[in-house]
Amino acid sequence: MNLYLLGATGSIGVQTLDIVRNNNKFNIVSVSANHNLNKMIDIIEEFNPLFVSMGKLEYIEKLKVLYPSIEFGYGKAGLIKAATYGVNSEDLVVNALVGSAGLEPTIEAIKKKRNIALANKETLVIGGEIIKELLIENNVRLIPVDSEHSAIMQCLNGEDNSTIKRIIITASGGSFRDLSRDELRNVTVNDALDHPNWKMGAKITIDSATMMNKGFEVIEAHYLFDVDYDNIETVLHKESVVHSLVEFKDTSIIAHLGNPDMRVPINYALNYPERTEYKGESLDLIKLGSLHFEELSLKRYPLLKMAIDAGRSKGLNPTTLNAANEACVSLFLNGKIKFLEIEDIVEECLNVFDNDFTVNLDKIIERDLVVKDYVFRKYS
Ligand code: MN3
Repeated sequence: MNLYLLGATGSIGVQTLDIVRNNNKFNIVSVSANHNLNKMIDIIEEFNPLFVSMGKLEYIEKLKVLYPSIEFGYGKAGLIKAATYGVNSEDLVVNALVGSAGLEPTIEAIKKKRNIALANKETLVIGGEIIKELLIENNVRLIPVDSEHSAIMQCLNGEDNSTIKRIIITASGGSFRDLSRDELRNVTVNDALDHPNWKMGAKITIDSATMMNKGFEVIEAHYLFDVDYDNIETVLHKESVVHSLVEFKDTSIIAHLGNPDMRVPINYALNYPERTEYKGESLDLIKLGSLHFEELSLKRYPLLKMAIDAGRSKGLNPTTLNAANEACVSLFLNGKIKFLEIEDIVEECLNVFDNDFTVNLDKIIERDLVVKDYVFRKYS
């Protein structure tokens, strides 16, 4: 199977290549990365892609000299070409990009009738309504790579979606789960990047600490499984062993368990609908002993509430929420704002920028730019 891997040098990209390395049925046709030139050279040497895209022209100018037989692209056009490269449609695009940049390549790949393995949450958060229509129109499958949604999809195997009573998404609580609101005032970037259960990229680790990530996942679940927001719940589960649960109308609950290892959902998405071997460690229930579940407080995590509210209100509110958050996380990582300012600024943007219920791609792109520009100008 041909794979087109967007975001090859990020956390999900690297783990995807790990699955590909141990499975000879996959062939990497195209890859993209933003700026990590050395990692890209390693990927080219090992996987021999036909097309390579980087964030900036200067990077591909260096690569062109080393690899004259490879085709190159850069920026947004390069990303779209990486997603749509070649003629075959019986292929899989793995979208492991971070942020709103992931939306357009997904759209173009769907139009090309390529199935999508989606790790880029923003695609569904800001473009859920557009993507849902396109998937039906082009008869294309979108398989979630996120551990919670992969879990839900597996719980729903062989079930009728209309029998779902509720979906329960678990949350580890992120790096500050044991701190009070007061103690959050002066946390540092390094504290925030130290996630207790998962090793992930910087953006999603911050989003986990603010719980924005869980809000995004509620919106994703709404679009992926066609379940009303009233029937999607979140619960704090510190062990990250139960990856999510589905309750059916007869009150039966099916849960998905496993060690916290992203290569499990990646392996599932790449091989779907087949279940293939993955040589990971088995979950040791005796060693684990017990599992814990607690209420996930919307007061403790206001961004979770803001995200769910934005998802419910639809239109451009999810785009405003996401753009403000992307800009804030970048400012926080660069030491320009404090941790708790993230939620204040996201809330400010949702008040400043009115919702617009007639969504299309152009409006999403424009809103994304305008909101980010507003945040960067005011808080840099
Ligand atoms: Mn997740």
